[in-house]
Amino acid sequence: MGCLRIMLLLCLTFLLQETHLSAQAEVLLFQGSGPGLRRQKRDWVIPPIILFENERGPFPKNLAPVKSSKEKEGTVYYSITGQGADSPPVGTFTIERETGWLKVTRPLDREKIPRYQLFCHAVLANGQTAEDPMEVIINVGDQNDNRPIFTQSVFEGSVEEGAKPGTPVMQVSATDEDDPVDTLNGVVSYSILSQEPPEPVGDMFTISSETGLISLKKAGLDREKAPKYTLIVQAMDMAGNGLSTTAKAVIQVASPSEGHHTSLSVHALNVFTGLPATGLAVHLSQLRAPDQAWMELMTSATSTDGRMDRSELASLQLESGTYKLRFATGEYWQQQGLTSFYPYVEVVFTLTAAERKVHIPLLLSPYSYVTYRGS
Ligand SMILES: [Ca+2]
Ligand SMILES: [Ca+2]
Ligand SMILES: [Ca+2]
Repeated sequence: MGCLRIMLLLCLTFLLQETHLSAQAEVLLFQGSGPGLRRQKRDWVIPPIILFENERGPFPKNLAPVKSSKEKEGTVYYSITGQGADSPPVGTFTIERETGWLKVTRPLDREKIPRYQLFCHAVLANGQTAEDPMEVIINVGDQNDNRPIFTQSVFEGSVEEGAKPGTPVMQVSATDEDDPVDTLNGVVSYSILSQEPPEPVGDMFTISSETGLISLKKAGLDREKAPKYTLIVQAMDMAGNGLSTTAKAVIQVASPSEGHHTSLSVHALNVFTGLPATGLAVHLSQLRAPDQAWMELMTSATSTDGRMDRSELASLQLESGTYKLRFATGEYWQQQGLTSFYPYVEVVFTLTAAERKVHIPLLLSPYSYVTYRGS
């Protein structure tokens, strides 16, 4: 008998669609804990009730009757607790004390609360608990009731004149509060609606429908003819078949960057031997605002030809400013078996934007050194 009832309960499904709520409502039976019935709480789970948001009234609307088998033994009173029942939004779900009818009293909003966890309780007329609480989950089904919203009304970007097709230019982004996982209601698709000016062609740019990344599509940017483009971009949900919204993407055409970097080379020569000074430790630092402190950029040692590593120097992309080379001359001469008057030599120099190439030689003996600006 008990087993049969459990079998029947396992077969119940509670997919309640808006049109047949009352007509097809299944009875939500307490598991029961009568004599001889082995508890199988873990195995017996009521499937979640799916209730769509924005349902029209009239309210209250019946969802399902909750029943206890103890009704056979006398009057049973029902109540519910949980968010939406006895805690805010209080009274969204109610239960008829005597009949056990579970009801919803107002339209739901999935974007505010997507899921309710309710507990149904049954007590006997004498106040004694008739059943263990029964968990009922209400999952709120999504409707496409939010259009995408761009995170900005105007997006700004720039692209260098002479950039190649395919160059990423800028990113636009829109959000949609609806469900993007189980529905397409929150899946946003991007497109370009218009380009002003339409020069030299009307589709200079392209946008990734999925990510909103705008890239250059065609060659031929010309700052003199079109220094700026204004695109109207669109975000549409339902993956491009739903509600839409637009924003502007303003793209400045910038002059090609001129690369204000100075190429620095450093060469140390041992005038004692007339050979390159190899293995001479060198530190390169830059004087940094605002506290005028030296910041170390690079530490290395001269190679077998007496030079600092050129590619490493180039990677620093030195801009105009004040720099310092510190050569560890004391250690160097010690390694040669000699002592030096200079424990180290510091060469402080200034790079200006006008300088493309600067060469700094250091001619070294234990008792003298010479440096000058080479090129
Ligand atoms: Ca909503
Ligand atoms: Ca929605
Ligand atoms: Ca939407």
